[in-house]
Amino acid sequence: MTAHGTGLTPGELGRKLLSGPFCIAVHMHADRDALASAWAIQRSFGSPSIWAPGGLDRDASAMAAVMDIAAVETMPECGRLLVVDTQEIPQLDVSGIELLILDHHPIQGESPQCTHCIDADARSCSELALRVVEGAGLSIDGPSAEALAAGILSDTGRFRRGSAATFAAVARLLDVAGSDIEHLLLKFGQGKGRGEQIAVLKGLERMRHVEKRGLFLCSSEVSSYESSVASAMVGAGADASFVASDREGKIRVTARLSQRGIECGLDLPSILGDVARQFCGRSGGHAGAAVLECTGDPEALLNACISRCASSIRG
Ligand SMILES: [Mn+2]
Repeated sequence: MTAHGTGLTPGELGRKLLSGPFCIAVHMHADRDALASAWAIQRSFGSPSIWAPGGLDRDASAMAAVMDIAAVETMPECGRLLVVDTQEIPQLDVSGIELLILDHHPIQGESPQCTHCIDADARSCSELALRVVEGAGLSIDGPSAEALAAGILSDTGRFRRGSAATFAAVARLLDVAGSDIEHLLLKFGQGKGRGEQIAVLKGLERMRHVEKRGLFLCSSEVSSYESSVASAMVGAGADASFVASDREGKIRVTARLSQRGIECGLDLPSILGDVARQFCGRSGGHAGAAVLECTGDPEALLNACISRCASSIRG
């Protein structure tokens, strides 16, 4: 448990949330883990709305459609705001509002000056959301349990990054939902559509690799589905994969590490953080999965990522 300053445990946060109404905010282009966490807390506590600045990403949109989850893109009127799964608080303009934070991203720099529950050991925010609800003495219903289990599946890379706590949470959730993993995978459509298939195949065709002390560092460019391509590259043998896409001048680089890459001490937040500073962009994520956004030439960015990654490989 990482607790700084006014840090609370999930149970303490849950009990604090009982004291009055609050809205929930998720990060820009929210993913499944963020949306599931927000929705489960919304249902259990009766929170009026979920604010998703910039909308939901592709997977979260699909989940919202299947589960009939409503999220608004403009900030709702509220005196208290619970921000979930959102590493960069300054991306939200929330002056004059009581802020509460629930997150599993490691704190970068100073801990936030507000009430927060941040557990960087949790492999998903959905696991923390379950503990918040349980800690408040509330119950999770079947749909929330399914959504949280799907959030965990997605943030852990189908359990590859799961911990003992992950499996304990999933066991409770499947029990409540009366469901199993196979059913969840079918329900939340983990199969690739044609667009994703093409992006992955093209990404693999364009892939370049260098070898540094036995680790394979790979890069590629596609126009969409860069996280699927980055994961496919790791599946194909990359120890670090960097995939750039150009979105109307804004370049996004999605990066993934193999287990070996993580064990060898590679750390994507510090690699992408350095490149982000060099190119005046921003980055966020976890040791093994992270994203960088900035403007510039995609090839120059990929080269910078690969050379920064190579220089961090210990002899
Ligand atoms: Mn997350």
